[in-house]
Amino acid sequence: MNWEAILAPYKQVVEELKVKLRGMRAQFEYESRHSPIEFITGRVKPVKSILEKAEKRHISFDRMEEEIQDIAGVRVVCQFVDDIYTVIDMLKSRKDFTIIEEKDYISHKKASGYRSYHMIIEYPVETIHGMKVVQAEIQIRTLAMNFWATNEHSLNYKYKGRIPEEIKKRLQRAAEAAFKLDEEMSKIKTEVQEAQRIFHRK
Ligand code: 0O2
Repeated sequence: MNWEAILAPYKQVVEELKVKLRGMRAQFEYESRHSPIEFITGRVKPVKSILEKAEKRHISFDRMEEEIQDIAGVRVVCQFVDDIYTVIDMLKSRKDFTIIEEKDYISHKKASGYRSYHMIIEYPVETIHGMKVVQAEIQIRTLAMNFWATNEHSLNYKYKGRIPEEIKKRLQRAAEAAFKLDEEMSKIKTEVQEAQRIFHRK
């Protein structure tokens, strides 16, 4: 199987989305406005993870590209919860891709404690064989949500998806603490932004 060739359009999409979203961030900076985007990351799902997901969900090879929606994944990390909604609105007004699904794990957190806003998009990408519409997942979350998710992801990897109950409980408590931190920071958002503007001017 020539996975490099199969994944090439996905790699292209991740790179294009990263450039475009980083462009949005830069425009806020040029206009000396608070950027709702702190940083962007992106990745193409490793072949091993694609195959594991396909096996777990009984997805045949010819259905993989249709059914696995996060082969191309981009993550937008924001300072404040409000910023997430600003980013969502900006993404909704774009004309270069179509949003086909939204998953609000902020209002409806997962049992693990996971919070994040997911958008599944259809992105038209030019390939050497013509235009191909590729699905991609955009995850939008705060720095605190990202901190939690990164740690939980590592533990999931370590315990192969079977995190001991005691640690699971701690993680759920940590998720609540992270959310509390987001709420508290939101309350002093204007103060923080003012301080950051002064700092930038120096
Ligand atoms: P990766 O690339 O290692 O992050 P499912 O994954 O089956 O629950 P589905 O339908 O694939 O659900 O999509 P969903 O729920 O939107 O989740 C896809 C991605 O969201 C995951 O990708 C994670 O990146 C993130 N995610 C979802 N739930 C959790 C969670 O409880 N903890 C953490 N840390 N991340 C989560 P993958 O497939 O795990 O791969």
